[in-house]
Amino acid sequence: MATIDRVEVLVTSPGRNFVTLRITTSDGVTGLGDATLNGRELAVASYLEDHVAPLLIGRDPARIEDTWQYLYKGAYWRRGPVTMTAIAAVDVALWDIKGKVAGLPVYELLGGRSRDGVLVYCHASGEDVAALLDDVAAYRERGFKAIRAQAAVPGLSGTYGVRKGAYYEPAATALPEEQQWSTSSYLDFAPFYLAKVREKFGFGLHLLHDVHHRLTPIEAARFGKSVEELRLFWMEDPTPAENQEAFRLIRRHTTTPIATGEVLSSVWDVKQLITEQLIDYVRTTAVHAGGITHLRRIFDLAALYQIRTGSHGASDLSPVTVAAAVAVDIAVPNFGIQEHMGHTPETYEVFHGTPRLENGMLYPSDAPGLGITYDDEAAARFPYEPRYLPVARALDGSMHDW
Ligand code: GCO
Ligand code: MG
Repeated sequence: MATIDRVEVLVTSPGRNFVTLRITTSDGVTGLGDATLNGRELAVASYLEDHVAPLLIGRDPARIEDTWQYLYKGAYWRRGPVTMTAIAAVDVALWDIKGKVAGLPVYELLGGRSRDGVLVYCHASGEDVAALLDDVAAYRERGFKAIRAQAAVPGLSGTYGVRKGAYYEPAATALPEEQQWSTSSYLDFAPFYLAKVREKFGFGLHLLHDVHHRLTPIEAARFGKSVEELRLFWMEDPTPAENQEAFRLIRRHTTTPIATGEVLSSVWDVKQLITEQLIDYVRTTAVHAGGITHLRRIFDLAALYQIRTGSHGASDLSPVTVAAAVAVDIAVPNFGIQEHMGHTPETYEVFHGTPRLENGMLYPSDAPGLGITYDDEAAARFPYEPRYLPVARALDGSMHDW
């Protein structure tokens, strides 16, 4: 029996921070897992290095489920983003190893392809409506069939989700930038610019929008109702999801489809949302929700309730997570859509072999495992630097929900 011989926690910052776990077996097979928790990266690095790595040495790398249960049940304190991201990194690395040992891509181990490719949505944004429309046009020309649209709310200092340069990196400053927020300005403006997108491009395009948890349930209900005729693919994170039953109120008022879950890390965090059919798309990911093993469990529960997948895929999820996401997306029966932001050229210097993007679809690599390799030399050129997401303050200076 091969055993786990070496466990390394790799931290690099090629344009943004990434924490990667690399597991090596006594047979010399390596597996990669993403462990990046944006803005709190080193907490997961320490959790892995100090508390998990010593438990893995000598274990059988083939026992993925048992290792998952060992780390989840054995910690005593369960769930939470730090724990679930750490478990995810181990889990994904072990799936990568299993695929390499079997000589098969990971999606074959999950039951094989249910579809040829994975529909993705990209991010269009603009400092004003005209810039947003130009950006949507540019993405359409590149072949994207689904586009998320966000524009800067007039009069506010900075709107989250609006790209400044060629690449959009939400965690861009050494300390959190303070951005202003006004719910009334947003509620007046967002339906207006989404209508402009429909007016210009018609309905032959999937149109998405991210509310970033900013609204109360009744405000979200009003927003959903006000954009019903625009037939959004979804409105994302209309209200913070800690309070799962809050979505009942939104549901009572609008048929605009709802997506949530990018900050949620276990099946328990989405259980009520799924079993009461309060959402249409679940956005949990392999990296923050316990790896491929646990994500598959969440997606299977969702399938029972006709809820589809729509995994988070922002730039803070490394190419290892993109490969894991596409492996799951291509296999599950209830796939909906996959977020795709892509990464900077620096990031691709470190991570080689990312899934192929063609005509608005992602295609997995046919290499055994996840098909991603980590370039240590390139990684060493990009040392860790603290980077934070912005925070939002209402106009009276009080902290606002994300
Ligand atoms: C999205 C997001 C991201 C997140 C970011 C946090 O892509 O839908 O909301 O921009 O805020 O990934 O780290
Ligand atoms: Mg989001």
